[in-house]
Amino acid sequence: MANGKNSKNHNNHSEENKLEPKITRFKSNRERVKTLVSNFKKDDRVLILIWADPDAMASALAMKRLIRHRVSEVTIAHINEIRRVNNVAMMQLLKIPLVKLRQIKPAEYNKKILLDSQPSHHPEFLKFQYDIVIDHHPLTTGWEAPFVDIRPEYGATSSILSEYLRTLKIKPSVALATALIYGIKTDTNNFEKECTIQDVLCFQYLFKRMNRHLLHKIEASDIRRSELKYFRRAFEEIKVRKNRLLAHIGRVPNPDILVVIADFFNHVHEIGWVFISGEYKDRLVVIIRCDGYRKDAGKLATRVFGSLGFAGGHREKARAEVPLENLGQSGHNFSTRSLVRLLERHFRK
Ligand SMILES: [Mn+2]
Repeated sequence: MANGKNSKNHNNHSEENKLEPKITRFKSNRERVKTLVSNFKKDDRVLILIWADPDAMASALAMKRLIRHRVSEVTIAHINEIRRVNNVAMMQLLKIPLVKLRQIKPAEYNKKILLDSQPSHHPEFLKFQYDIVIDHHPLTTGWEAPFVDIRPEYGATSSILSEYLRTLKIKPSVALATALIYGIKTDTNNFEKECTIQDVLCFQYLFKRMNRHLLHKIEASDIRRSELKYFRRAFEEIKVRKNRLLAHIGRVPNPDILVVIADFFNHVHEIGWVFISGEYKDRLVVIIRCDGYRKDAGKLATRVFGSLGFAGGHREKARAEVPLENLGQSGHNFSTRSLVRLLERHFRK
């Protein structure tokens, strides 16, 4: 997800770092949403800024719905490249009107809203003064805004925006309800991650209005047509050693396809471990899958690749990224055989 969210405050001006956002407290949702909409006038031109992931895109669509009749224009701009195929599918199938921030002139907008992020999450966000910031990540400092609604206990910003819609008795369209459901599902990892009863209630409220066929198509769309050829290469390359399946795919335009291929082979009943590697830029990327039962992919990744580059993950899923130059001779002409050799050594122990 948003890489920027992991980065620390990029603003080095100590004076500005002292800024602390004040979260406005309200007696009721009704009062809160009234205050929110009272910020807008008929001739306002509003810019909504996001790091385009499902939760942020859905939240922006909901915000647009909340204010579109109260202002003269609402534009949603994103600062990141949208690469994940599911996110491209969401944008296209639900017709989410997005523009890249660098394609517009932010100065032409007199009101700015930041959703599902805080200004300190990314240097691009820090360039602007916001009228409204709504987010569910832990509260950061180094910024201020007149209207701040930060609820770290919520699983998704989409849930917060759903509450706003509900309070104003706005019935979301099918596209909006589907977007918000997908936003909540993605950020809570289908309610497996931390979330509150509010997220569940929002889900229930939106569920009757969404279209499950659209949702399924968005969730299923994780491969580009142009990437099907990597499956052929995977089938040509696979080597099975005991219960371990290994394949080196070679050069890939995007390491995400390695994840999809690894997840696919993890469906095979007789296979306990899957190792799919590929070359992306000047690195070897290895995706590891196992059932997690008496196995630990994260530990194995660290043991094999920890000294060579980045390695980490959980019991069932892990990933390693190693600069090819750190692999010595085999880095020049890495193959499935090299992958087998690299791992066999560790399984023999
Ligand atoms: Mn989020």
